[in-house]
Amino acid sequence: MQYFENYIDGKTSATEDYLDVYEPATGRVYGQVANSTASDLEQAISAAKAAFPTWSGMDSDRRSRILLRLSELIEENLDRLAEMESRDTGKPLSHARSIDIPRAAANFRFFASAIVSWQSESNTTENALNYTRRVPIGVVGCISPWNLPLYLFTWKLAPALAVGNCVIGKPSELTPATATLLGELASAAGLPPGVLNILHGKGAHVGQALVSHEGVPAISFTGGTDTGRTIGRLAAGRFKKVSLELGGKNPVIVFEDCNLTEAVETSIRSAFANQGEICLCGSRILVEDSIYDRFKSMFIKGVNELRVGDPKEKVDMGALISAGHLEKVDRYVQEAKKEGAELLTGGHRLNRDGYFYAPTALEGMDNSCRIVQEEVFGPVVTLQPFKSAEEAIRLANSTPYGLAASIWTSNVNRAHQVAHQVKAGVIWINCWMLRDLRTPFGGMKASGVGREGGEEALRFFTETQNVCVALVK
Ligand code: TXE
Repeated sequence: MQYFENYIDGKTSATEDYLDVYEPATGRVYGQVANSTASDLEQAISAAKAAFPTWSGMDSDRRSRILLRLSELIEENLDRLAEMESRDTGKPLSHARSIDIPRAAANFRFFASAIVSWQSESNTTENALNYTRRVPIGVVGCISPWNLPLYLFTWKLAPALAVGNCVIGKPSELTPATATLLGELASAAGLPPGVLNILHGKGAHVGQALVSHEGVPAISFTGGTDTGRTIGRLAAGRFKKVSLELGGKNPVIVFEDCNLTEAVETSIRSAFANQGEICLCGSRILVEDSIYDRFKSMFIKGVNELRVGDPKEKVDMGALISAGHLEKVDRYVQEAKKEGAELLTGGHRLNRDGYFYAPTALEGMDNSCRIVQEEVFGPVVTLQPFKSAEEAIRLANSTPYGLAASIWTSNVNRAHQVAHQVKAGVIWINCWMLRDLRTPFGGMKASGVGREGGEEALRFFTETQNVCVALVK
């Protein structure tokens, strides 16, 4: 049995109560994670407050070096971290090794480099000089989900720490393993005690207490839309800065003149990568009716070739995160069938231990069906035909979400025209998931509030102060 403890004031810290941690690929309990109490939170916040003057006052070059060292340590521990991540989430080991862990290292490397070249603004007129300072906020809270555990946790920690904040990080209680090792690596990298504190436990308890705490003036959250709504409400009443990265129901719009082979291959990847448990997954495929049947048969052939199974083996998809999530995904599919959707492939769990679900595609449902409107967050995709660009845009914009969209066409004008009319924060043209860490990332409508990435993240994690000096003639 493995124990995943809190990391407070640079040390491992035991607590009173523990939760079971399941291995999704077997369905068995393999560890216990700290279920933090109010007193753990108070300790972490005191440690962070005490560390803040030194960390925020440190030359940014020194802060940068420590974070660069942490990035190197993540790379040096790539195999170990990838195995932990795969065991904890059920995702293929190859995915954790090639995507999750390298990206966690890249997050620290990127923001460690960004901070040393970040410039402040100044404006002069004939009679005044204005300069704008961006100062660290203090103790900030970073709450992350289970689908890309270390990848998303570090996507928040790296900018928060780089600008000089101290952090209380709250990873998902379902996937505590790599965050626990990160604490150890942070100490080894020379991060002073108290600068980063990692508290495990239930969202509704320690997570909510963190959001409500007067000593934490900013919260960065990635997770479900309902949780985001609760956090937004709690934070607003306390005038906190808040960044919410929430769900998606992302359209993939495929026009007749696209490169069909690439569109099909990438749509399969975008629907089923990480078992469909990525907020950016393309879960609604809209296809121009003249190529609908061709697209469908190529797509289904490709989906049926996907290998699903033991995450340690050479597979394309592993297990879903939990028994509850597996049931939720299946419920959506069974309900869609009752509402008239036709199953093209999949639609059932695999006959083995663990939380495995067959990659699933449906067609023929009404656009108002829950399977089209709500985030399933699993290996389930719907196919819908459209007749014109106007209809594609209307369908694309017809859900409460607005995170991402992909457009497939060889007509450059149309690509831009459609992109500009789709209400989503991230648009990919003839690609998916090509990420540049400098670009703004985040959603419109129910997909969230605020943007992460590059300068947007540095701005979020700082307070702005303008100083105006009169220029005497
Ligand atoms: O996420 P939660 P859950 C979606 C997906 C999934 C659904 C629920 O559809 O089925 O959300 O997943 C912490 N105050 N996404 O329940 O609850 C929690 O401990 C403060 C989309 O696992 O949003 C965890 O650390 N914190 C998504 C984090 O919030 C709270 C990724 C996320 O958990 C809290 C994950 C509270 N009241 C799920 N309640 C995406 N779009 O990337 C929970 N938490």
